[in-house]
Amino acid sequence: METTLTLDEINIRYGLQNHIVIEEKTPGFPILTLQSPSATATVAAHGGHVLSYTPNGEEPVLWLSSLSHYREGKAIRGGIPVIFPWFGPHASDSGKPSHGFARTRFWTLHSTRLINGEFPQARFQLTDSELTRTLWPSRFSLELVVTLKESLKVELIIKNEDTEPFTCTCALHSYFTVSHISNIEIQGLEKASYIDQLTGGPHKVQEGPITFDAEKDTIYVDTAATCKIIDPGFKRTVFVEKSGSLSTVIWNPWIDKSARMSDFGDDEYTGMVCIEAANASHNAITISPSQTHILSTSIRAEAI
Ligand code: TA6
Repeated sequence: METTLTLDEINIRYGLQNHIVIEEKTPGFPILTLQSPSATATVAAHGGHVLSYTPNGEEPVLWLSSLSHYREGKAIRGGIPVIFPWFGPHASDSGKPSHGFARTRFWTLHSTRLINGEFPQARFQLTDSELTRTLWPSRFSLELVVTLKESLKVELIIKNEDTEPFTCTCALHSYFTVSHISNIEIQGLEKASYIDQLTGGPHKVQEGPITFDAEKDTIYVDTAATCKIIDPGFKRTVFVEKSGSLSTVIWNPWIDKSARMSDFGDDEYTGMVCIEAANASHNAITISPSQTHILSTSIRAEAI
């Protein structure tokens, strides 16, 4: 999307009547609204960042903080941040941004289209630059493909544009709205091996469904399982499928960590949980020159 285009010109080129419209949250901060017959989604060009996904007549499935920032260089708090080329703190340089740099810069809107005359799809792109190469030397291109049908599908296509293989960790760091964190459980990771990020130490094994009564920051490894959020308060199950991912990160900051985040309301932890399709820890991926890796997550809600 050429930054020289006016908003009207952008909508002429990329808008799709009744299915995709582009507006500005603030000047120069474009947001796409995608509309299918059964749901609405919004995506910011900044970060290639899915902000919302709401089935018609339902509570929003994705969560956004009321205190999120919407400015270049700052990650939006909520939705689906794109984590690349490293997950978490940089392995050796604490001066580098946590969770890499893909989520804190503007992506280019590459194209939009309608599938079967009713399902909108938008493609965003990000490529290496002088600045990214100061943080991470490899040449790459990323494409984020957002497809809205009854479910929301988000694909991160990572291509090695360099002459040498590179290794990265990555995630689609999805935040979900829940009726109350103490009243839900997450199924699907039973018997999976995990790393407790809060305590470190040896891997443990998940016994039974995941419930919450304190901060949780856990990387489940070597698993491609679908997760389900069982939410009696919203009378629904949210399904979180994934592919191209062998790690699933589960996170709720609880009270103390919420209070330490300026873009996160002190009591907002009660209404959210993260289930992140990732390749983290020893599930890091190595991509050869000219090869691609696709990390994707598909999300839908069903009444219970
Ligand atoms: O995915 C869990 C996590 O790595 C937590 O440790 C927490 O830091 C969260 O990501 C959010 O990180 P951020 O850099 O967005 O504040």
